Amino acid sequence: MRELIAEEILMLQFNLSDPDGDTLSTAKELLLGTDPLDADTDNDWVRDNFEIIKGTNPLTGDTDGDKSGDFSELLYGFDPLDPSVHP
Ligand SMILES: [Ca+2]
Ligand SMILES: [Ca+2]
Ligand SMILES: [Ca+2]
Ligand SMILES: [Ca+2]
Repeated sequence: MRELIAEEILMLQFNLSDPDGDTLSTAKELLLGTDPLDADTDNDWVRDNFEIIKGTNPLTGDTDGDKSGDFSELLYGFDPLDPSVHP
């Protein structure tokens, strides 16, 4: 087996590492612009990985800008991507 060069090892660690435990790898978080050391970058109580699944913006607590936070919209069954419906 050939030896991995330094950059390959670094990339491998990046791809596999998940220090904040939000299931998004550090490489992916850097791509998304989220904080690889914070499972909830925008502190809106919705974890980064869940925001990706739901399609909400992991960098803002109110994706559709209707003044109702993503967390409460999801909690009460409203569409966090539609500003015309909110709690
Ligand atoms: Ca992560
Ligand atoms: Ca994160
Ligand atoms: Ca969040
Ligand atoms: Ca909202």
